Amino acid sequence: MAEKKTVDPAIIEILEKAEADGVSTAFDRAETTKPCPIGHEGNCCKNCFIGPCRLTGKTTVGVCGATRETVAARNLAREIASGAAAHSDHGRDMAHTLLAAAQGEAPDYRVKDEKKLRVVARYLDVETEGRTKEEIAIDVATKALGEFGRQQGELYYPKRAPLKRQQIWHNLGVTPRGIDREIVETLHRTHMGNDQDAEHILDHAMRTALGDGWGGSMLSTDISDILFGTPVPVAARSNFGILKEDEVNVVVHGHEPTLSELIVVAASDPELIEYAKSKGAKGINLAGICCTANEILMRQGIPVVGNFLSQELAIATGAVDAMVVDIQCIMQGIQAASEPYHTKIITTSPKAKITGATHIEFDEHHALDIAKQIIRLAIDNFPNRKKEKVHIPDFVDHLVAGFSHEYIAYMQGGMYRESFRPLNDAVIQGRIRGGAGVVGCNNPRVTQDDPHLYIVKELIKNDVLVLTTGCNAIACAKQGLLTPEVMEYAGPGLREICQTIGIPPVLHVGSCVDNTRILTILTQMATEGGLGEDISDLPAVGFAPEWMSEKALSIGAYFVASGVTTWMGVGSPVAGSEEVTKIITEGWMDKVGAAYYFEPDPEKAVREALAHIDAARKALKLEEYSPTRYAKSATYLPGDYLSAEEFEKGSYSRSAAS
Ligand code: BF8
Repeated sequence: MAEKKTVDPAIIEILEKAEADGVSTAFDRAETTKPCPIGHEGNCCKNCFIGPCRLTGKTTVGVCGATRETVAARNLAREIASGAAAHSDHGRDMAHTLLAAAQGEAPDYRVKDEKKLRVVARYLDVETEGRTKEEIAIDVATKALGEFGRQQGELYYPKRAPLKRQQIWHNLGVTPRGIDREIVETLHRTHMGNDQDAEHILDHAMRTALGDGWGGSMLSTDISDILFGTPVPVAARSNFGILKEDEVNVVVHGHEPTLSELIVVAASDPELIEYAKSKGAKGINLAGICCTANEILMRQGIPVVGNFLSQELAIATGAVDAMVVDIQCIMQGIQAASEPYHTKIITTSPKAKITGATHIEFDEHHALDIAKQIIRLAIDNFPNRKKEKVHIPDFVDHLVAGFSHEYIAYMQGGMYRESFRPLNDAVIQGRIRGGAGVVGCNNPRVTQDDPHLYIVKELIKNDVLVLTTGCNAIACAKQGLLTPEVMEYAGPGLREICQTIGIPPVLHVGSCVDNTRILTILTQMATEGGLGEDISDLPAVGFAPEWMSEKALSIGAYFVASGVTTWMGVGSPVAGSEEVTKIITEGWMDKVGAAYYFEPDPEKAVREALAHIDAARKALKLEEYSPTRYAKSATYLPGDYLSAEEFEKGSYSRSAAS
């Protein structure tokens, strides 16, 4: 039974324990609580109190006359706006922290990456000549904050996109003006009695999503890099086996790096380590879940326990002394899951409390003190562990993370010749067939990590380089797919390139807000030359195989609006309207050169994506992709990556290759 819920052996093991301990998990609740079939397909309108109107069977319009198209479009637009709001509010907090740090009001933070600060200053038209980094940072933070409430003109960052893309946005009237403004306008337009033309509503949904991708999220990534350092490759470990029986285990979960970066500092404080020893522990062990994990993994190499569906199960090990949460993707179920054990759930954001949890509010002006207070509380809780209830599944995988777009450019040419030329050349020659961003959540409506891993493995087997973020990255980490050594799944051309550069075929580029790094990488490829002039010209695709959150819908929408045809797994939130499905596929293909597909069958999604990549190659007049053209050097053993049947059919032989 548990195998169907997940493919992660650690989760299979701990699910049995959770059940024995009487812990209810999302896996169980997904069995008993089925999705409402009307809302699930986008056919429920509850935008006013005449309803909710359920447009099902013979009911094709609501009491006000709203059609299925209007209702489905409004629902999708609102979901995208909510996702954009979550990402962008996170970005706003980062800007506030940078401002406080630069003004000397947040003494535990500083500008760590001055080079990046100067690059970002250029994007925001901030003068850098002859100025201190603090002076520049004050202006950068102020300009960034201005982008949220901007009332005149358009955002700065869309100007980082290829010129052709900017022109498309301009012609369509979807260049975002202010980040908050587009979100508010979505809520206004979808209020009862406003915008009732599905296509028109969805155009604005694109503009709102672009305000996330080329606004709030991109600012968040940039400012996090300025404050905490631009990631470079770092070796780390993942899965439940990184929890320790004899140490104080603190698990951070959520999204913002501001507190977790200081928890990293506090956890290595010699005084606190001594304090932990005084309570019988051998030390303090810090680990992460979800995107907070990705943030401190990318920059500090802190190990990852698991992705979204691992949160309640981590508690069920009985070994977590404190789970510290901030914002987003935190299930309320963790509080109930903690009850049979001693685990303290600590909420920290002024925006997110959980009934029954301990609230220690984060304030960037006293950040380290608060981080230390939290670690001390976890240490005090260590002696309360119920030893008979502790069981840590012994699964650990190794990984390499930290592939910022800056590092990807650097590794292709070194400090003086940073470039995307080698990557573009590899795509032009057909060594690399194309690129894919594979991102997004877990969703208990599908087997955990199964669609993620299937899609990633199929893509790299077909010589598609994968860029990963969020919970997909953690799924890959738990399967050892983020190591250069694991090439068994990679096709010959991709394998050759990865071995030459010394990188994994799956590059972990960060948390969910860092999907903007993928936009930057695609822009750099489009402008480097030889692969067209725009992101939509590239042989590149997007996937969110197990999406569940509104943030994922916003990411998908800004990928598509940026020219990346994207396949979302699980099911479609607009399945109830053929018209809306057509607008976001064929209609958006005509408008922005990319389609937004919802395809629950991962095999079909991969097939379609490879066909899309090959069609893009053909349109660019590139060599037709052939899996056997390259990698015939002495080290090439085709049997290593062809199935036995394919190998037998092929013209190679091991003896000829050796
Ligand atoms: O922001 S991938 S479940 S953790 S929403 Fe959440 Fe989805 Fe995971 Fe990160 Ni992104």
